Amino acid sequence: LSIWFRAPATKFHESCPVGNGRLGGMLFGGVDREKIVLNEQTVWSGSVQDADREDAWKVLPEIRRMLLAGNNPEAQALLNRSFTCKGPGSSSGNAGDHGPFGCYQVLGLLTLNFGLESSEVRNYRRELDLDTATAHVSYSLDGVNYSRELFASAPDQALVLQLTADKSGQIRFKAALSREQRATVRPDGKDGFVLEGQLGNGKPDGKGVSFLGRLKVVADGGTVKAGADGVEVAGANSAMLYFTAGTDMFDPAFERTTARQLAAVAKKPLNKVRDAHLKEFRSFFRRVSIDLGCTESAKLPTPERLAAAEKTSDPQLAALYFQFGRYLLINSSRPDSPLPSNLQGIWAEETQTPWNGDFHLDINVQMNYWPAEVANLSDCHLPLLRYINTLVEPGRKTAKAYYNSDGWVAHVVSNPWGFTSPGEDASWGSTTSGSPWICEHLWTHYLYTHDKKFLAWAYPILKGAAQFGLDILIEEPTHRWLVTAPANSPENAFRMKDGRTANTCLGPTIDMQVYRELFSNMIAAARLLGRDEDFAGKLEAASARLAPHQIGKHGQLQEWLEDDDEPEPHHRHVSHLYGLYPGEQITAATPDLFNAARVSLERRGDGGTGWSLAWKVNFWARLGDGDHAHRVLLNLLHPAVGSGVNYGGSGAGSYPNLFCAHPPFQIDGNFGGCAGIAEMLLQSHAGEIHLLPALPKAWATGSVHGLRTRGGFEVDLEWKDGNPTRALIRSPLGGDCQVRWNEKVISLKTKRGKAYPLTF
Ligand code: FUC
Repeated sequence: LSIWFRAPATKFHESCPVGNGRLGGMLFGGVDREKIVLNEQTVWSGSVQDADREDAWKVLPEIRRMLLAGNNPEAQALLNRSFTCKGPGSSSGNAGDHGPFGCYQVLGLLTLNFGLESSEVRNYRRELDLDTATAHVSYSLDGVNYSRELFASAPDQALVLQLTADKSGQIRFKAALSREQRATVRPDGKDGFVLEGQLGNGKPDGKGVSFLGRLKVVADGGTVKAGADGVEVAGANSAMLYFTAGTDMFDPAFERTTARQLAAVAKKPLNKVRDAHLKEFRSFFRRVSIDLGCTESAKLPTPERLAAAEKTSDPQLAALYFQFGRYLLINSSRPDSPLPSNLQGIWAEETQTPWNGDFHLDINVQMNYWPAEVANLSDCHLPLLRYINTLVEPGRKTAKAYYNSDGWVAHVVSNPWGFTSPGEDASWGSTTSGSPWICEHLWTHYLYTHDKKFLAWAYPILKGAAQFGLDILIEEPTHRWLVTAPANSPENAFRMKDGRTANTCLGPTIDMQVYRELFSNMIAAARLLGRDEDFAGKLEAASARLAPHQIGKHGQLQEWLEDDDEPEPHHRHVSHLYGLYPGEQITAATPDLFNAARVSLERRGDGGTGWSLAWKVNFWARLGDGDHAHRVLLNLLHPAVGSGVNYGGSGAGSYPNLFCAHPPFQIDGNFGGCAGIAEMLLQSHAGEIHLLPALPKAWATGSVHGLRTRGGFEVDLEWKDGNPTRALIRSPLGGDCQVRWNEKVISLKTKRGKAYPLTF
């Protein structure tokens, strides 16, 4: 289980990512010069922004009147004049150093200069080993074998780098920290170095988040000397570099905290630090194992392997991709991470990350957490679930300002500063399905854990989102259905009967799906907790009147209330199939809709941006078409070219280090792809545990151990020639379940803590 290379990385997308849920490092593995890109999850510029237009609600009746009269472009123009955020919003995704929205930024660089005269390097190998969460480099030079190892320890809250050589006295380098903006460096004592600074906040005082990184070098033999431009080591047998970092976003004492962490880790014997790291990391990683067969291509370095997979079947690469997704989730979202995993997880190299490296609520941040439950990382879901709660208070203010509504709403872009206002342009920024959509994560976490205490905590969040839902619904005149107004089908446009195009609409399919789902989850939660009977009754009544799914002229599932076509038929967003995945309103039990969803998907095609491909893998898995899911997965594994922003899907796929290319690098596709692979092997949404629901021919024989299902069951599964040979259902919580394989259904009444073998 490794991603490996025969050469140092020349680009970020070739480097090896390590992380502990807060600190991230990308190892390049150079021979003359090592470069490690450093990240800390709370290195965010910006600040709380007053972006709600307090009087916006006054134009709401006019917007709705225009929409009901079919004047969508006029309504959209009015939204753009009076119903977007106040001020710069997200600064078009470029808030970097100046915008109040802020931007997730790289912390800095750790560089090691080895001061070599060029000589011949042999046996170079650089590797990210997933099972140890360690990046290794080894090579020989002038008869000496060198090796380097980097890991990010969660127990010790530090990055740890070790340099060794098989001959004594051979280790010499100068290590330094740097950052291109807003930072100073200084030596710290005899063997340390500090990088510190303060980011912009988008306000005149410019005083945003303060950050600090601390380096300490310990050598065995030789000399260590800290100076103004770094820490110099000469003549050592081996050397250790420890790095800690923090910000004042959540820890006002970050200077002391980081000093304490650094002193503690550097004092501890390395084997103890390493053992604690392995034990903690593996307590997550080893919950699931997967085997899709061995392939010859595993012998190839990963970039060559990606290229070879275009021609030769390499199921093991899919297994690696699956486990890499779990690896990235564990390492960007530990249970106690301060923030959820962002558009790049915690691995950014820029001070202006694409789209501010933010939390996008119209697919991206949700997709980051799709594998969390099924891939047995339920506790890694928590940073997202806590984050949703932070949107409630600002979201109440936004709901009042724009919709004069109860409850809370968040639109498309969000950040650690509680941004819930609409974005700058109505074509993408006025979607309101983000907040009900993200609430799906709260309910799903409950379904997988049956944790009533958690549900009681989440209940007010769900309730507030549902209250907003009741207020944003209006009656449309033709059928007297309830529809959201104003609304968008995320980022997509439609062509009206008169030939004009617009984004702003009434009741797009996704809104109906997310509210149908949220209302029904809320009703269930209210019953489980014995609360709010009247309110549940209101939700039930509203739910029955939501615009239903409609099948359009092509046999497709309609994306909008009217049967309009889209000017961009291959648009990357496929929002109207939310009800197919991650939702569960469209299943084999609704054959007409199932078929219509298939037609919609065929019309969208098998291409798209990285995350769009990942979504399609999940869709095809839910449609039970394993070979089609596999075909799209191969597109996701296609070697990516270029890193500039492309919305059309060209250049999408996987970079040499398996990071997903939107392009540019966006981590959601890694997570969506991981979830999709799980979804091909096991599903549990339609009231039963479905074994091998979408097994492609290419994975005829294999096994997976430790996937989880709704109801909290854990499943081990082995299959041969496409048929299951053995399954084991573990029942940590007890309860009944039905297990399906093709037409065969087995009912189980389980006892808490017992395991149930099934044979076929
Ligand atoms: C949404 C998508 C884009 C991109 C951005 C971060 O706006 O439509 O493709 O992924 O989020």
